[in-house]
Amino acid sequence: MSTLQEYKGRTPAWCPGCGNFPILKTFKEAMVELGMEPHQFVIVSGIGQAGKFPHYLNCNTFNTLHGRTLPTAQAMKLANHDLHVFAVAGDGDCYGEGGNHFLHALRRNIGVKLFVHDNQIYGLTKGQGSPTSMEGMVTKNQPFGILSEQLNPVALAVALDCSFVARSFAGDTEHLKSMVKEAVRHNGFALVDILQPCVTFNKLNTFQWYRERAYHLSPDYNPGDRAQAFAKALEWGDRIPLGVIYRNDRQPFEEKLPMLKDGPLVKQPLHREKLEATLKAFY
Ligand SMILES: Cc1ncc(C[n+]2csc(CCOP(=O)(O)OP(=O)(O)O)c2C)c(N)n1
Ligand code: SF4
Repeated sequence: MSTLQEYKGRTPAWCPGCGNFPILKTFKEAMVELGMEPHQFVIVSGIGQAGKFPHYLNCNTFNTLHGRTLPTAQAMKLANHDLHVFAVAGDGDCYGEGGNHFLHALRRNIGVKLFVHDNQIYGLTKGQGSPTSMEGMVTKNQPFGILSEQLNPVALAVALDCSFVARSFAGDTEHLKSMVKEAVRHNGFALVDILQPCVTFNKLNTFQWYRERAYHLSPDYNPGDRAQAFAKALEWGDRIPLGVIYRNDRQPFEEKLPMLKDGPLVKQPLHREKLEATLKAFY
C-alpha cells in the first residue's frame, strides 16, 4: 500500500492560496485510497502552472510541449496499456493551444484520464484571457473585455460522445476526490474539468464566486441520458453543476487495436527483421 508521504515531491512554486494546492493534496489522497502504487502510473503534462503539477509529486513524469499533453499521453497509453496514464493540463494548454488534440482524443477514446485545471486564464504567462475566460472579463491585454464567446469544454465533450465527462471544484475537495477516483476506475477516456481559482490573475472567478454557484448533481441524475447531459452541460452562470455529467460504455480504442491483443507493445518481442525492412523502406 502506498502512503501520502511516499508521494511527497518538491515544494510547489505556486502563489499562496492558488487553487492548484488543494488539487495536488486531493490527488495524492485519491491515489492512496485507490491503492495505487507510484510505479503504476505516469503523469504527462505540458507547460503552465498546471503543467508543473507532476513536479510536486513523487511519480513517473513526462513534461511535453505546450498543448501537446494529450498526443503524448495517448502514445504512452498505446505503447503500454497496462500503465495508468494521467494527463494534467491548464485550460490554455488543453482547450486553446491543444484544442485540436482535445477534439480527437474525445472521439478516439484511448483510456487516458485527463484532469484540466480550469482557472479560466493563462496563469504562467501572467493573466491573458484563455478559451474558457468569460466574455467581457477585463484582463491586462484585453482592456475592453474579452470579446470572444466562452468555450464550454463539458458541452463539447458531451457533443463528441466522450465516454466520461465530469466537473469538479478545487474548493470542494471531497467531491473532487470522488471524481478523480471515478475517472481512474472508468474504462476509456475520461475528462475531469476542475474549476481552479487563480487568485493572482482571475479576480472574477474566485473561490467565493464558485461557492455561490456550484452545486452537486442530485443522486437520481442519470449520466447515461445524453440529451439530459447536454442540457446540464449548458448550465453556467448563476448555477454550475458538479458531478459526472455524462458517461457511456464505448469500447476504448486500445481494446479494438489488433496489435495489442497479445498484451502491451512494450512487453512484446521485437521483430528485428521487420524493423529493418521498415527502416530500409525509408532510406
Ligand atoms: C508553443 C508555445 N506557445 C506559448 C507558450 C507560452 N506559454 C507558456 S505557459 C502559457 C499559458 C499557460 O496557461 P494554461 O495552459 O491555462 O495554464 P496555467 O498556467 O493557467 O495553469 C503560455 C501561453 C509556450 N510555452 N509554448
Ligand atoms: S498565477 Fe494563478 S494559477 Fe499560477 S500559481 Fe499563481 S494563483 Fe496559481
